[in-house]
Amino acid sequence: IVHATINGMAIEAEENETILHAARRYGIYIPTLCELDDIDHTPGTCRVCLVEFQLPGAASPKLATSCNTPVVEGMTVQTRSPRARESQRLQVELLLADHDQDCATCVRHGNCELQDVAQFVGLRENRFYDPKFIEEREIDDSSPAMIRDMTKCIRCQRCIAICRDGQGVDALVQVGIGQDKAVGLKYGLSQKESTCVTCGQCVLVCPTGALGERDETDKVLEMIYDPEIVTVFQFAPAVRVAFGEEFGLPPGANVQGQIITALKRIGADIVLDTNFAADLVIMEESAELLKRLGAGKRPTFTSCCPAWINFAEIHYPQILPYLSSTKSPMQSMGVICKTYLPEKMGIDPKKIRTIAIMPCTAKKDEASRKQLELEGMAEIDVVLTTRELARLLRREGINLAKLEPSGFDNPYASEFSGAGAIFGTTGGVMEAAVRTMYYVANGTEYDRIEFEQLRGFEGVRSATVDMGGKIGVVKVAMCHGLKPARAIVEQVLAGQADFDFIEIMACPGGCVDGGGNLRSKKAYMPNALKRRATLYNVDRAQKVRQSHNNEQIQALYRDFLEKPYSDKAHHLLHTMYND
Ligand code: HC1
Ligand code: SF4
Repeated sequence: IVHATINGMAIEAEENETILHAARRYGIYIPTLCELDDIDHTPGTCRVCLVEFQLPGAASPKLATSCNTPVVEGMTVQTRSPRARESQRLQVELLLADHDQDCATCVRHGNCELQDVAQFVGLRENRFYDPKFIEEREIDDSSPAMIRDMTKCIRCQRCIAICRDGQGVDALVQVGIGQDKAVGLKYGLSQKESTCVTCGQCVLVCPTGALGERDETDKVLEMIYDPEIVTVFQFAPAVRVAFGEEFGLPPGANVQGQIITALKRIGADIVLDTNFAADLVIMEESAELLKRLGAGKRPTFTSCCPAWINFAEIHYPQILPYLSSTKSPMQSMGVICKTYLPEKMGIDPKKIRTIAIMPCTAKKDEASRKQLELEGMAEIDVVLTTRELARLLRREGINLAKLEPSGFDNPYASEFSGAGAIFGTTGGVMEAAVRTMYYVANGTEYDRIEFEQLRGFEGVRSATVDMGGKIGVVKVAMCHGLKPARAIVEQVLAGQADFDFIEIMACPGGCVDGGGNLRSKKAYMPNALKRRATLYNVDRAQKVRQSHNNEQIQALYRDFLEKPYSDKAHHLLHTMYND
């Protein structure tokens, strides 16, 4: 333990603890932009955290960056002295000298760490800005999912760190020198050509608008205001528990009903639930899995997470034969909206536009896949991330927190079981599948509904489930985050993994912390567990908790698909991958 003072307050710090870290523990704010404690990232590149310090016996105080200077016995630190303030302000002014100045048009406007810090240091003029400084910077819009705008990069390197150390993808590198320094994709490739899987985790840690989703809110408004078009919205399991925060509601609040009201208010014709399609996917995936097990093919990987599919295609094409062919719930719902629904409702499918609200950037990529078209029509016309939905509601003057909840009113594709609801968290797809596989294999319900052994939060978890009868014990694994996914794929390829079924979600936590979700400032995944707890509560509160007992799903098979894995179901609800 070492003793020091910060702004006159006596403090105790651990050996080698930085000034920034100790100050934070005592509630003393020091502005920073590059540092992110949640991912243990202190590159010391932004230099905004300058403070004055003086050691015992030293003649005069000195300046230091507090993120990488340890507290020393007897040190006195001033974070708010005139020299510290002036130095912090100068650093922010220098960062803004080569930063695009058009904040009003930025996707991050109003929720930007750079704006916050500029306010904190009292920046009122920007003496050094010159548009020439950013003329040569790259704006990469090659990906259907994400935009990388280097005119807004402050070189904090958080994106490089999360992609390399968090996700193990390692697609990003620092490029350029001096003033041209920025972040690029490895080997000078564009985002589309690169090894990036569009998981969007880098967007969640970017302090500015340098990384973001492709904004498609205008496209949706055009569809809504076209009298010829019938808009069919769906929203993902995780969206309802992650969205309220944007409007000041507590983390994990379930705003399903308010989202339905909001979508109706902006002019949605029909609002459906992706949870319904999650139940449908369980029916198809369970049938497929039992067939594969019967044929001795193991393991099978889940296929609902599009960043995982991208990862498998780009990084491990040898693993593709092990992926389930079942389309994701989002795409399956798209198919239902352009086949069964128009048949039932008497609408011309060509007039339908399907809009999916997802906590995910990679879903935009998925929707643009050629093999996910139905006779020339896209199954999903537009994907909006949760962030874009917030933007859209603001543009329409809607405050979600003030809305009364309402219910889905479509009789064909909006009911869901508890199993469909838990898709949004790591382990949820596996648990939902187990509930149904048992029934399909044995013709009776499992005597348990909740499977604690599938529910932890470690990167890779494994468990065994006794399915009884013909199947016996099934060995499963659940994995969230791409770094653990890489490890398990390598084990499988090396013949060292003994699993029947493996669930993979590319984002740590699963969709509740998807890369299309709302951005937190100076925090990474702060509300994961609260969002997750609400999903389990939604499951517990549902009268029907197994996908096969969802009456709308039963009607869909009776009236249209015949049975799980029938020729028709296979044609409509299964896909192929790009090797
Ligand atoms: Fe997900 Fe899925 S759970 S992929 O994580 O299978 O995005 O929430 O919608 O499609 O249902 C995301 C979430 C989502 C699909 C489902
Ligand atoms: Fe890396 Fe994911 Fe960002 Fe692509 S989207 S650069 S894979 S963190």
